[in-house]
Amino acid sequence: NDPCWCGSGNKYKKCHQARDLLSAMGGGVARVAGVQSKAVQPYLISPRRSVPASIPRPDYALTGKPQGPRSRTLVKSPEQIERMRTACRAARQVLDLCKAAVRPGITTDEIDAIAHQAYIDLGGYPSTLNYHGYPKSLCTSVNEVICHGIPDLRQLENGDIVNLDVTIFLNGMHGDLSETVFVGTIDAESKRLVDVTHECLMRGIATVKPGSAIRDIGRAIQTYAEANHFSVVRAFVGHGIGEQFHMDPQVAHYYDSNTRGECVPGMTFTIEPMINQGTWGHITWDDHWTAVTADGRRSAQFEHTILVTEVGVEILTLPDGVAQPFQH
Ligand code: EYL
Ligand code: CO
Ligand code: CO
Repeated sequence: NDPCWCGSGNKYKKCHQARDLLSAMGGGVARVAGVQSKAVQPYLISPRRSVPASIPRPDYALTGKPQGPRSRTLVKSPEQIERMRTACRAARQVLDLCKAAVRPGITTDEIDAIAHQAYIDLGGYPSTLNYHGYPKSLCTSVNEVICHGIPDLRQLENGDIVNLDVTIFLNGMHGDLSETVFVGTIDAESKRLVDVTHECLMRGIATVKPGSAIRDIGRAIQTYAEANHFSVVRAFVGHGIGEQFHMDPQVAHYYDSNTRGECVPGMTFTIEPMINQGTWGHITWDDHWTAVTADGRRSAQFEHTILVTEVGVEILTLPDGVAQPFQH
């Protein structure tokens, strides 16, 4: 019943106790209620990969600090939209190459190497590389890692789930998407988590049309997640995207009645719900990036970059040849 060491003001039992137990077991099989697999631990991280000087870079590539304005006008011109389409199609190609490599035994660092080369082959820069100092070319979030997992020398294991989050800077625009994929054979509750999370993303996207409220996206996601007895992560949001990796608007994945703003044709933003089996709270590893669930249970995420059109919504990060699902 003591207050937690983390300073949250909550009781230790309700806060970090489960995580501490998992860590103390050194990755041994957890017996904590509801946690079915070994805790993911920090592993070695390989040296930074370089990008040829011929590839155009975003403003933060050298310093780590984005310079451009977060807001200005949120509505993009036809010329900007065409460049968004190109960047988003390229991001999809990189993700699909990474997905094809997923199997038990591959390290997330090997996936980073595949992504890194794919961006360069397309003439693009890996948007995450040195963004606020982030060290790698994609995020790989395994099991209870919610987001921003750093590719490292841990081998993926049969039964893991892993989110691959790819962002490319190409033609002056960022394109951002992610998917959670299975490693080998998966347990039924993890499969249900991943399926529900994908459906949450699609239901969020389905609300988008000219004049729709931004807050309706989170309402649709939260309603479906909670109907399936999962929780919605609150700390990380979807975001406007274009010349900047992160711009206004912020897109909460839960219902926040205070959120203002509506969808206007020409806006481009991401929706990227993170859905948890247990509680929605997170803690961040000492690396300052990796966000894991507070209770050690699993988390899944899917992300698309979308465009508000005159008649509804266009998903810019669908694979080639897949029909747009929502034309209002
Ligand atoms: C880098 C920077 C703290 C990403 C997204 C990579 C992570 C933690 C500081 C959002 C924010 C991806 O939109 C994103 N993913 O879809 N930071 C991000 N980082 C990073
Ligand atoms: Co992303
Ligand atoms: Co994003």
